[in-house]
Amino acid sequence: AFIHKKCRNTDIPYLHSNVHRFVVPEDKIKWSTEYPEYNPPDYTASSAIGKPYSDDKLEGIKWNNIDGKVNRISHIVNYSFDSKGRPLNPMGRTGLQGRGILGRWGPNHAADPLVTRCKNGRVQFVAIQRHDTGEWAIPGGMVDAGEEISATLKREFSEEALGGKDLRQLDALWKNKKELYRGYVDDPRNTDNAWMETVCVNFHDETGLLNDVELEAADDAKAVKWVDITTTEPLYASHVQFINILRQHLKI
Ligand code: RP5
Ligand code: MG
Ligand code: MG
Repeated sequence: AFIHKKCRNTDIPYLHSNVHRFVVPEDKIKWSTEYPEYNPPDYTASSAIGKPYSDDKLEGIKWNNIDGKVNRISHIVNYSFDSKGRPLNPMGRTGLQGRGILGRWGPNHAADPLVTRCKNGRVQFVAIQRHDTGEWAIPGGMVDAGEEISATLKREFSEEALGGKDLRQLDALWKNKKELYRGYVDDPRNTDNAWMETVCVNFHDETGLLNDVELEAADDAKAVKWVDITTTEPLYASHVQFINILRQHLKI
């Protein structure tokens, strides 16, 4: 599947900045294709420096490894490096160097809980509206240093869709899981040197546990709602692809 488009968007400036990406035509995406004119701006936002989760220097990082508590292994490839020793986006050029607003050089790992139920004969999922771009999305967020992905999935769902509540009555939900996707995300924040990867896991509510739970947007989310999985509405990053993988499994 072709998933390297939103991170090449030149219609709008890079998120929270006035920096524009260098144009990368489709036939110039691959690093192996010569593109002598390629001269992307080098941008790392000041908001992405000096944070507990930010890589403020390149020295000493154990690339392609578990580096202390930080997983620097890509789900898809052993990544290589540019002339400054910075990881190269395995999907190719994005028109921007640096980290942008991402914290880590190389892969920035996330986890996305795709929570579904059947209602009136239709399969629905919990969608949140993101504060940053205003787009609707599957809930999800960064895997904290040392955190198990299974914990990130629950934590992010609770933070973004349950108003931070950790509901014991949902324990059964977390057991009914199916991994749908593990890999690169076509995220608008990606750069030539830093990119999003995720694990998207479907949790299906077989017994109506969520029918009595009030969804409440919080944290990264400004709104939350149930959406039919046959929706044709656009979603953030590659999230439509994750919905499509689920639809293929369910044959709907
Ligand atoms: C996307 O960004 C992932 O699929 C995940 O949904 C999200 C994680 O970033 P934050 O929501 O923490 O900004 O690439
Ligand atoms: Mg979050
Ligand atoms: Mg989030």
